Amino acid sequence: MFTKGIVKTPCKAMIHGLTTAGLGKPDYDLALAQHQGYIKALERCGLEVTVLPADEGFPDSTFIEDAALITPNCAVITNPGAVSRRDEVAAIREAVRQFYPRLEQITPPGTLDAGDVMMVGKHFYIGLSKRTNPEGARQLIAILERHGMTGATVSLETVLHLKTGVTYLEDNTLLATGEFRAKDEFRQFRILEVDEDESYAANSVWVNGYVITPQGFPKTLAKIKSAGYEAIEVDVSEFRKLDGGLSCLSLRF
Ligand code: CIR
Repeated sequence: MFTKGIVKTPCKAMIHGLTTAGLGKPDYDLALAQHQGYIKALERCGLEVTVLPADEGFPDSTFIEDAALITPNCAVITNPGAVSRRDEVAAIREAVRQFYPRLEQITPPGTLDAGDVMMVGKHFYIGLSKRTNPEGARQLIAILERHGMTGATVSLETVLHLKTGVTYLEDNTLLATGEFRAKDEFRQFRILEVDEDESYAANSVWVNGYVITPQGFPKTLAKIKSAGYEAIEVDVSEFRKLDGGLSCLSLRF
């Protein structure tokens, strides 16, 4: 069970955030309203949500998930792979420290975005991506092992982050699209397949038996419901324009 969440209010500069989506610039006021809807969804799942203030110095800082990994046994501040995002971690360190006084840290030359890290109980899958390098993954695995957990790397071909394409929904179940539907590493899981034309919905989040999923992907929504989850749809169209999914918008622990 998760009891807490941390989110970070989008800043006006988000319209200049990193993107490959080709969907145009986000509408800031709409993004703020959507962010409120996202917070409400987390609260409906039973989380007490800490809302950090916007930070105009970092256009992508609302994608707070990339800056820290919170596990059952420890919290790790990352070293984000995109240079423009590196110093986002200072504010996140202060926020996470309120809950975990002793923090672990990924250090150069290691880089790691926690959007590349998928928690399955006490084992963590780490995507090797343009943002997460082998040294960052090596450091994270060493940290996890010191805290009684394990980690292993997964190669990525087409997606930005591991969790762009695959989400763990607990109960031995994955929501997966594209290259993740048939990976050897994931053969032991029940896989709910997300069709290519709904691939954005592969980034959903499990919170306490609920699955929060992006609005507008009816086939995936139906699969989540028929697998027995209570689904909550939220509109995150303005974050999608910056390659951001649902999981990127919060830390949950
Ligand atoms: C970036 O490119 O870093 C942001 N525009 C989007 C980050 C999305 N985060 C995630 O998938 N974990």
